[in-house]
Amino acid sequence: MSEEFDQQFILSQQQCEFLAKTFHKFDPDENGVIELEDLAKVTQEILGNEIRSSELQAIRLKGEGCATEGYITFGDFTKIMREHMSSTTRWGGLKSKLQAFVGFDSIQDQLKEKALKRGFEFNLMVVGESGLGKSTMINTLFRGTVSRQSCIQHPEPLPPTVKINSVCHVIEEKSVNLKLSITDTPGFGDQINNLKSWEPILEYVNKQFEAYLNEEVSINRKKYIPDTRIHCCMYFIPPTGHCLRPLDIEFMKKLDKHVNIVPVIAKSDTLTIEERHAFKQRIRDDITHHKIRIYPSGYETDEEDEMVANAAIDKFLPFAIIGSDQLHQVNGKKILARKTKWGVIEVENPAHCEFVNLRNMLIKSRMLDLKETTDKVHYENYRRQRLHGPRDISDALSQPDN
Ligand SMILES: Nc1nc2c(ncn2[C@@H]2O[C@H](COP(=O)(O)OP(=O)(O)OP(=O)(O)O)[C@@H](O)[C@H]2O)c(=O)[nH]1
Ligand SMILES: [Mg+2]
Repeated sequence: MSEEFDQQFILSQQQCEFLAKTFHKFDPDENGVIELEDLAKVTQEILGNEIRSSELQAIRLKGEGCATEGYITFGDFTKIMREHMSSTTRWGGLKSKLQAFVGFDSIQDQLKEKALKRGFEFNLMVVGESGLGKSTMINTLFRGTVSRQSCIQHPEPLPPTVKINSVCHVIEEKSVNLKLSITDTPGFGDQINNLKSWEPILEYVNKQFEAYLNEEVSINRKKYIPDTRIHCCMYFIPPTGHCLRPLDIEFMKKLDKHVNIVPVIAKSDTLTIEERHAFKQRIRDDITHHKIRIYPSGYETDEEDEMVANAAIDKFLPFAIIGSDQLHQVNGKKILARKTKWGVIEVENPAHCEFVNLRNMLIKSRMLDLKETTDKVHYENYRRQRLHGPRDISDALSQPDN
């Protein structure tokens, strides 16, 4: 620990006394040392339930680093605790007690008000071959016509390469404004030779990082940098019932270090329950075999509740979805569904497909986390490589070992 830190981070008398009192519970003979084995117990007694297991692990490692013959002195113990305290607000019993109400709990309202005033941005990219239901799914997700029409309904000649277009909308729900940008990639995988279909998409993703970086490092920085970085890429797997195709593997492997990929099985109403189950399992095996990083299971988290939630989401991946922007009458209610000759497939019925699980993850529970992961993992990676590494970042980042 640096000397500067030693001088700056000073414990109050109350904190010192509390640390000493708890330490001595594990040092009854007052030798001024505790056993390394007891470090976790002392820490837990001081910090209570607030401590995370990853932090406890880090404290234990620090203890191992400074222990002599399996014992830790009080001096080293306070240093370890100070280090913990400097990096978090989870101080447990070391927190100062307030004599009276101060009112800073209103910070929650202040944050909410500020965020609501500015609104939220969410940039979603959809990738998959033509006709897999990408536009329909976007409309299903956001309950409106927010996507461009299919080029199947309005036949256009196939674009020569993957052309990327972004459409921006502002949608409002209970006075929350969401600036939603949908990036579509028509033509992906539709060529005779699809070897480099992923390339323009990677370029597009990196271009948004570059624009953000330029704003960040510019001398006259904007107060609020517009965020066009892709927060989530929904990858549509065709419902072949076989396994991932080389094109799918290639795309996900090339992009997974740059963007959060959420794979979905498109048009899963075309598969029987058994086929869907077996297909899903094969895709999961392929993802594991090719070490493809998908969201959220491919991202580590310290938060225990998030780990549990991730495991719950993980068992649905890739989501077998069905999309529809048409409302149909079912049991007297108008619902999003697909009407076929043999019955009605309800999009929002968990017994029919996993659309609700996908929507809950994308919109209800993980929208902010997707943005944070983009910023803290993917953009950070780009930024680091760009500021240290070669100018041609696309080349550097698409190398297999990056
Ligand atoms: N069976 C079935 N058909 C679907 C589903 N989702 C969309 N479709 C139909 O598939 C056709 C193409 O859907 P789009 O949403 O336009 O497909 P797209 O992927 O956006 O196609 P491009 O814009 O050409 O890339 C339409 O006729 C949709 O009604 C689905 O889940 N199941
Ligand atoms: Mg479309």
